[in-house]
Amino acid sequence: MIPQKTKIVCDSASDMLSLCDVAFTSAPLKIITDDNEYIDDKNLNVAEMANKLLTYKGKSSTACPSVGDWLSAFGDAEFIFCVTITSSLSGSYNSACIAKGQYEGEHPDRKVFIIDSLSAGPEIYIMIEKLREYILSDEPFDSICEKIMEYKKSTKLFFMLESMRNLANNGRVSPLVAKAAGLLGIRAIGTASDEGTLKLLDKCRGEQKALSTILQHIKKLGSNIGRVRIGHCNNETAARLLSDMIASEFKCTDILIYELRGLCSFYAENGGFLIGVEQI
Ligand code: X90
Repeated sequence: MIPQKTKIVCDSASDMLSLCDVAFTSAPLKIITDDNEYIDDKNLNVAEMANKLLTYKGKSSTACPSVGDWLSAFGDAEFIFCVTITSSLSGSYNSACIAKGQYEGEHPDRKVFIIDSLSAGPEIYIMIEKLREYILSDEPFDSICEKIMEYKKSTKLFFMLESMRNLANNGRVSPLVAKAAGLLGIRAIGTASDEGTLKLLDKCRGEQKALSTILQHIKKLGSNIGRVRIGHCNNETAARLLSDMIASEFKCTDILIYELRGLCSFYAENGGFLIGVEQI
C-alpha cells in the first residue's frame, strides 16, 4: 500500500482527531438541542457542551454524517479505509456505503472499503491504529481488507454508564434497560453485542464495584491483553483507577486514557466511560 495515496476516514464516534503518517479525516456527527447544534469536530468544546447538557431539560438528538459529508471526507484519495460507528444504532454506515458507490462510480480507479465497527469510541480507535500499521507496513489493499476484518474479532468494547437517559430518549436502548442506570448510585456495565447493539451485563452499586466488575469481564477474555483505550466523559479518576487495575492484572503497558469527543460524550453522559480492549 502506498501511504501517500491511502487515507483512513472515520466518523467522529471514533473520538480520533488526527493521525500521524497516514492521511486521515473524521466526518463529524452532530448533537442537536433546541438552542444549539454542536458539530463534533476538533473545534467542539466537549466539556462546555457536556456542562450545558447537564442542566438542559429540552429535547436533544444526534445526526450522522450525510453522503455529502462522507464524500468530502474521502477528498481525492485513491485508496480509502473507512470505519463507522455501529450500523445497528446509526445511519452512518449506510450513508458511507452510498458515498462509496458514488465515489467509485465517478472514479473507477479508486477503491473504498467500509468497515462497520459494530461498536463505538475506543474500539474504533484501536481499529484505526491497526489500519495505520497495516498501511505503513506495505500490505496490499485487499489483504488489509481481509486482515482488518479478522483483527476485529480480537477487539472488544465495554462501558460503564451512570445514566442512559440520552440513549433511551433517542431510541438506542429500551427504556426498561435504561432504567438500570437511572437510579442514584447504580452503574450500568455492558458491552457491544455481536450485532452491534448495547448489551447490558451488570448493574453495580458504586463505582469501585463497577470497576472490579469490568475487570472481571476483561479477565474472561484471557490473560493476553494488548492495547487498552479508555475514553471517559468527565471521569478521569475512574479511568485511571481502571487503568491501574488492568496494568497490575495483566502485563499490559499499552494503555491510553482520553476524553471522549462529542458524540460519545452525549451518549455516555457525565461520569460514563468506554473501554476498548485488544486480545493478543
Ligand atoms: O446516527 C446517530 O445519530 C448516532 C447514534 C449513535 C447512538 C449510539 C452511540 C453510543 C455511544 C455509548 C455506550 C456504548 C455503546 C456501544 C454499543 C455498540 C456510546
